[in-house]
Amino acid sequence: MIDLPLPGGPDARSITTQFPQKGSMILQRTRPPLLETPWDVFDTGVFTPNNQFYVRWHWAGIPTSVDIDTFRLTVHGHVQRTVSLTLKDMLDGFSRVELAAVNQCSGNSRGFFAPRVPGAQWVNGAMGNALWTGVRLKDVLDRAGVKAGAVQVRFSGLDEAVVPDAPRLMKSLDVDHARDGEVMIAYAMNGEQLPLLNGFPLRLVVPGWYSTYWVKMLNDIEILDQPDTNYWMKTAYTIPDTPHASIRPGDTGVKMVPINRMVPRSFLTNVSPGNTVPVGAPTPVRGIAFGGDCGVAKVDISSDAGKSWNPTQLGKDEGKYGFRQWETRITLPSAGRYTLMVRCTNTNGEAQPDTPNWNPAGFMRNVIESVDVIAA
Ligand SMILES: Nc1nc2c(c(=O)[nH]1)N[C@H]1C(S)=C(S)[C@@H](COP(=O)(O)O)O[C@H]1N2
Ligand SMILES: [Mo]
Repeated sequence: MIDLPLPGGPDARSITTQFPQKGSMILQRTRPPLLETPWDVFDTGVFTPNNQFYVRWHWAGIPTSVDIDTFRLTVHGHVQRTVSLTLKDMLDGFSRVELAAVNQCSGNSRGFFAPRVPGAQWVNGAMGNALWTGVRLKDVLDRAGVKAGAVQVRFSGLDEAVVPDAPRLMKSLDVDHARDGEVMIAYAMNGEQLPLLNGFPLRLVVPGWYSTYWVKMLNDIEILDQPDTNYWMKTAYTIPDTPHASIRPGDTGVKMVPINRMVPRSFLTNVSPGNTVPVGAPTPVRGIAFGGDCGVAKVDISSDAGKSWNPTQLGKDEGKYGFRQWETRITLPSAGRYTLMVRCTNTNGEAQPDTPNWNPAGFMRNVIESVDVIAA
């Protein structure tokens, strides 16, 4: 077990090493598997190792193996010709692209919502950054020939619900987004095949958008000539159409829209709550940040609970959609308790807010993080 206190509990979680191709993970749920990345992993670099990359599935009918010879990705619907692609076609038949991008669950950090909301009680580890290798979705769509009048492109994978009437997971993007040349179908992650639990053999990568759209074990692409109204677009994964997707608990009659682009976040990775920091001496502090759907412009740090802010130095830019490391030194002048805070401003000029948002699904948390330390 590890300590993981949340407002209102629980206080601890199990660590598991029992899942295929996965190392030590925080066990949120067994079936379907919901595995969270332990926090110390984020201090080791900007790329999250595959064997500790978080895992989230909705239905428990997940194939335990995929036959690479019979696997096909089908593109059909409002197209000139239906195409059925083998894995060899995917590897050899299109130009290869590579992109670093953060995969973050819409509900990452949900456990901190107050009042509490139902759903997986993630702390901050339902996110990860990887170098994704694959092909442009646009190139695959062009092979089928999208017909005029196409509106959305719908994606689904090999996983199945365990009860007959449950809606299979299907997510859609607007046709222009799908064809923007950045959305990709990945067959590798950090230079290796995708782990089964992260979507082997193919997954969608939608840079800058929450990973509910990043359909795993992708085997079906359907071009629609009408907006998708399936459960996973119309009901699940919708947010209030308000600033920061925020409402007051109990508000009703709010217009809801499908969740979409991510917002900036930043974290300390080498200092944890309650740590002791030497008084009067420069102490190195570091962490990670990401801009959301654009790059990181700056990360500022405060050691007086947000009264004053100082810039930090940003590490190497591995691409605007990925994690960016930041570092600096802080000197805490006298003994006592200090609240450290970090704030990312993205290249669109959007900064993290100083008050938390709230919505009933626990989505899109990005309030400025604070960590209390003791100078002694
Ligand atoms: N086929 C399939 N793809 C899926 C899902 C799913 O249940 N089935 N869940 C989505 C959600 S909500 C998340 S948060 C991410 C998690 O990706 P990961 O398990 O690789 O971290 O997968 C997305 N893609
Ligand atoms: Mo998610």
